[in-house]
Amino acid sequence: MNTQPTRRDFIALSASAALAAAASPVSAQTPAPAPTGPFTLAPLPYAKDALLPHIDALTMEIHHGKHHQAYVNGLNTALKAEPAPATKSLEELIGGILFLPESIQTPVRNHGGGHWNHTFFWESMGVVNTPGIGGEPADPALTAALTKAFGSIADFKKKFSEAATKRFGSGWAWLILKQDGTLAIVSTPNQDNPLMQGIVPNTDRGIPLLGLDVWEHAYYITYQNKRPDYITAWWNLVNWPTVAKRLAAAKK
Ligand code: MN3
Repeated sequence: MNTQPTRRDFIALSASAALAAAASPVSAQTPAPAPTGPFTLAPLPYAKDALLPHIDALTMEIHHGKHHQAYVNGLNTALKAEPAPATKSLEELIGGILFLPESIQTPVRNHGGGHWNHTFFWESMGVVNTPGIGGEPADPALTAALTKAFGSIADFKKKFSEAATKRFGSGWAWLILKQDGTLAIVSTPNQDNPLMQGIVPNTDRGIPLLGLDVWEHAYYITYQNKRPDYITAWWNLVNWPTVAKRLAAAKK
């Protein structure tokens, strides 16, 4: 007889634990933990040609439909092999990688990170020449926080662009809210992410507010080796209202 716990056993155990932990009497209707896998690829929040002329439609099609889809598939494959963490949200998974079974730590870091980062990246941008997209932020709290941390909006953009330009090889530049309440610009390699406890240095950890993908697949068709030109153009796509909402939510 197979004594390995099955996925159903795990869910039943989790539900029992949740019931045992509940302070109030429980009924038969108490829901089991929300299922979170397998993960799926959401459609882009705009048309694939909506970011022209700054990011071309073929780049968006491949980046979303092939690269991002591959991260989703890789994450689902890892969770199929090791079903225990399937009750965790994506943020819980990538935030606590070192608490996962060792056999899936690397795939969750790479593919789970890739899924989270790309979802965040698409939402960090918006249709050029529409309200709130590009230019400077209008939200007073965001403007004040950026000015306090970096001197001015222009200085923030300059420092963020430098971090994105200097990232050697593939990776990301981030604006984060740190645990001490200050804003910082950091950069991570590959699909690492400032939420990843024990993976990124503690000095680079925080809640992401804005992220820029500087893997070559993000810009090569239009910009080839000219990453700085891509970064300069990308500022025309930044979704400032979304960044402001993230800051407000992170401070709660
Ligand atoms: Mn990418």
